[in-house]
Amino acid sequence: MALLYEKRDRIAYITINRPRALNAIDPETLKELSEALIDFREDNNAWVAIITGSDRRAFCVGADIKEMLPVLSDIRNEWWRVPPTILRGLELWKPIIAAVNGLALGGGLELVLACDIRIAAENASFGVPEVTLGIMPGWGGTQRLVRAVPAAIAAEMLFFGQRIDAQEAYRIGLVNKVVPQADLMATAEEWARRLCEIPPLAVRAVKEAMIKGAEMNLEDGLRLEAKLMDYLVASEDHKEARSAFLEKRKPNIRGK
Ligand code: DAK
Repeated sequence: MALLYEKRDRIAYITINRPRALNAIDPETLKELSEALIDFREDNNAWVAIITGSDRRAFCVGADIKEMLPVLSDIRNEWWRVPPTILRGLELWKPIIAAVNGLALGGGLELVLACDIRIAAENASFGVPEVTLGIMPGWGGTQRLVRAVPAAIAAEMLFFGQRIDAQEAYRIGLVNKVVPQADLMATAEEWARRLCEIPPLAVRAVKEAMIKGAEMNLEDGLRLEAKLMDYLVASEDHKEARSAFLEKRKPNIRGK
């Protein structure tokens, strides 16, 4: 299996599993990634996903240069021929945590950028070396990196294709936290469990408002926020959380 996918206690675990190619994404991996993400989106009992790589050296070194790049080149602008993922084509408002266990290069960094929370192991490193292959990031790197870090830093990384280490990634705000490799999954799980204690419809609405709103003018963004709020105030979890606060007890969150 190019990808491992399991679900435990409301958390979906997606592990890229091609260690002999440093977890480069070939067509099979991309298809399995798409299927896993769609299953996660559709499963009412799965509230948070963690994406990681199977081997301590690499999270993912991008598109497989031998197996995937020719397919992508052939597809050209017809991106809908590629299985939909969070890189492109799949709307998914549930929160996703990247647990970056090693190299995150090219499409691997683009996958990290498509996640909401990013935890890095101390040995992780990040880069977009596509220009050195005479191409450019094609899974959102030029768009998401410049939204994630200051423009001059994004330009430096995208023009030169050089790597930065985990501490630098933390300094520029690309990742939320850096931890020893041995603590990586436990830390990602702790964040995931904390997220599972928060009404999930509220978390999803916040993600949708943040991501869609970033592309809108302020007035349209405020309108979207109000619309999502209308939906949340009618939710069972909101009523339960409000009663629990007033009764000084823990809420029984059900995702409804
Ligand atoms: N693809 C396939 N195999 C790879 C690979 C990759 N990206 N990266 C590494 N490998 C393989 C190596 O070939 C080697 O396999 P064997 O020779 O042992 O069979 C094995 O992994 C170990 O690699 P190395 O022997 O090279 O190990 P080193 O420690 O010396 O170096 C490295 C590790 C990661 C620094 C080096 O392998 C490297 O520079 N790899 C290439 C990384 C890279 O350039 N990544 C960007 C790929 S391009 C598009 C959408 C998306 C994209 C393009 C278009 N459209 C919508 C049109 C995305 C493009 C990319 O991501």
